[in-house]
This record gives sequence, C-alpha cells and structure tokens, in this order.
Amino acid sequence: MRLADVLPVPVVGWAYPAAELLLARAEQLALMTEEPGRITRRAFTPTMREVQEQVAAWMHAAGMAVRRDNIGNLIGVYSAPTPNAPTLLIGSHLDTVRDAGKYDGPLGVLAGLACVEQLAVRGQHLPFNLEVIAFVDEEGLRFHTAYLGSEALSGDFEPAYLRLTDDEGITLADAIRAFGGNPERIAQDRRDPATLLGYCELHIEQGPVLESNGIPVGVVTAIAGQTRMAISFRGEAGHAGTVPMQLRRDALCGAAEFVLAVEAYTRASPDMVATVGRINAYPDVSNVIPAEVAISLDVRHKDNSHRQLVCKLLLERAQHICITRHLSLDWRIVHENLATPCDPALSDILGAAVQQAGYPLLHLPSGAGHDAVAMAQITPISMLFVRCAGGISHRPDEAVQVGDVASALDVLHRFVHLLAADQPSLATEA
Ligand code: HGY
Ligand code: MN
Ligand code: MN
Repeated sequence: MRLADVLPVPVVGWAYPAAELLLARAEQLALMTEEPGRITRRAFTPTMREVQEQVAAWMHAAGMAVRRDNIGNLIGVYSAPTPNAPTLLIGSHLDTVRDAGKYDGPLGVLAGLACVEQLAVRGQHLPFNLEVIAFVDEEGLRFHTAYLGSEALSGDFEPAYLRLTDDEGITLADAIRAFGGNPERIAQDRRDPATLLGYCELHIEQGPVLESNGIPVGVVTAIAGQTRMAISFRGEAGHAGTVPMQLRRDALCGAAEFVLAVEAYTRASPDMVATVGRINAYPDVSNVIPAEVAISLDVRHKDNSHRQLVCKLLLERAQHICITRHLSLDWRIVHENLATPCDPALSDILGAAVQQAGYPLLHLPSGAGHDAVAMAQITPISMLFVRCAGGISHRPDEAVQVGDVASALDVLHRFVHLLAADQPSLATEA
C-alpha cells in the first residue's frame, strides 16, 4: 500500500485552481520555442524575449514592479509595505535544454508568480519584499557554461565569459546586447547579501524518489557538485580508402575509447555519474579519417574531493590514450561548482510548511544542478522538489500532476508566512 493511497492529500481550496492556471501557463510558454515541434529555448534569443514578455505581463497583472537586470534576468517585485525591508527571492529559469520538457525551470518561476498572486488577491503583504526571478541562462545550452543568470546576482559572473561564442560564433557580450542587456554593467547586478533573507526554488525532482515514496513534495538537503569539461582529441585526417589502419591517428577512435573508459570508470564509483552529451568530429565527412573530435564531459558527485579525484584520473586516462594513439589532447574545465548544502534554518521553515500542509516530510539530495547553487554564495537557499512522472526530465515527456503542483503551491504559501512569522523584528514593523 503506497503512502499516497493512505494519506488524504489535503490540498487547500485556492491551490488547486492556482495549480491548474500554472499548468495552463506552462503549456503557453512551451509553445514559445526556437524549434517547432519541440521545446528548445536558448538564452538571449528572440524566443527567450517572447517568453519573458509573457511572464512580465503576468507579473504586472499581479501588481508587481517588473524589470530586467543587465544580464537579462526578468525580475518581478512584490514590495513590503515598509521601506528598506529585506528581500526573499523565489525563482528558477526560463531557458531550456534542447527538446526539453515543459516544467524544468518554468515551474519554479510560475510558482513564485502564483505565490504573489495569492498574496495580492488576499490583500496580504509580507514584512519583506518578495522578488520572483526568471533566470535567463541556467542550462548553458547556448554558451555551454551554466548559471550565467544567477551568477550575475551572486557576483560570480566572470568578465571572461563575455568572450564565449555560441555555435554561430556570436559572443556572449553581443548576445546580451542584442537581447537588450548591458554586458559592461553586469557587475552591478550583484545583490548585497545584507539585503536578502534567502532564496527558495521550487523545481521538479527530476528523479524517482518522491514517486517511489508516494509523496508529492520533498525538501532538498544539498545539490551535487559538478564539473563540465570541453575536451578535444587531435589526430590526422586521411583518405578513408588508402591509409592503412596501423598508420592512422584517428581522433574519433581515441575519443570513443575514452568515452567507454569514462562509462566503465564511473559505473564502478558509487553515486558518481558522468555523461558525454556532445560530440563533434572534424571534418565530419564519411570518407575522411577524423582529424579532430570535440566532446563534452559532465561529472557529478555529492562529495567534492571524490569528484575532483575522478576528474583527475579521467584526465590521466585521456592522456594515456593519446600517447598510445599518437594524438594530442586539449582538456578545459568550462564550469565547476562545489556540492552545495541547502541552508538548515531556511529548510527547517520549508519543512515546517510541508508538515503544516499535512504531508510527510521527506528530505532528499539533488543530482541535478540549479540556480540555487549560485544563489547560495550570497544568501541562504532552500529548495522544494515536486514529484514528476517516472523522474523523467530533460525530455519532452516530463510530467507533473496538478494535485502535486497544488500541494507545492500550498507549501510555498505557508512557507512565506512562516518565514514572516520567523522574523520577529520584521513582523512587528509590518
Ligand atoms: O544540468 C543540470 O543539472 C541542470 O539541468 N542545469
Ligand atoms: Mn532546472
Ligand atoms: Mn535542467
């Protein structure tokens, strides 16, 4: 007997229709794509602008002041009635992977919007500002490095990123300009930690734990560390019909040997995952021996030293393969973040909201990365996971139940009120 079959899910009256509205909005945003027939929305594109305009309209209608910061994050503010109040940030991202699902990112942005709408419709204000942030680039699909939007807020955005180029050769600086942003002023997007109460992100779990426990929501304990690399194997082009096998310096065979070594090595390491998601061969012609192969490598683990050791061992393995095959190697880290714990105090309040709403309290780690990783550099973070069908994500068949979204909205609403009550100094001012 699953827990869900036993526990009546006490979804508060308003939350169910609010969840239905949220899912209808997610459907609307899902139609805004660069690739008809599938959801692909890269940062700083006209499609991203289109989706931001729609979310901005909803924010305005909810009574929020709306702006974009210099990098292009969309920010809606539901102000406290008192001046100089601190700010709670609620957010997630609107960019996607290629052929994505509808909820990875948008669910968290739309949940923040729904939270404000619920306060506004009740004429309620909190003793802190509530800012809903739609980060412009979390996935890194276009420039292959993650958290560009949230790192602008945390102050971790590096000016050198501006020289990154996308697959069309457009620099990040030019893409931000074309989007209406101001690359020279991104440093001004950094938030003063002293003005922040914390950051809360609602996100689909993208894993099987909640579903296997029959629970609609869970509180995240920590977010796995990750290292993303850009690796090139260089050999020598040649005629596919005339170069004997033993004389070849085939870059693709070297890369293939390495990819299988990555799989074998990380299969043997508990809790370790590694993925080669991208591969490009040059000159990419069927009758030419590949001269150069570029691959991505994404390595994750909850323990930083273990992940860093595995990356070192994989580099040594790649170097060995290159020696034996007379290839050269280029190995570059394009993104790295430490495993990031969620803030215990803020997560306790989120947990109290889960229990107050009548749900079992389950804590779980996140193997996926989130903007909360960057936000943790400047403010306490908490995350609420929502059950998703089969734990599927980064796929078009990503799915959530309206009842579970309603549960999450109920918890989020209770969370902001419990947080307000937890700020005695603020509560008296309100
Ligand atoms: O890659 C991730 O974990 C996230 O989807 N950016
Ligand atoms: Mn996400
Ligand atoms: Mn994602």
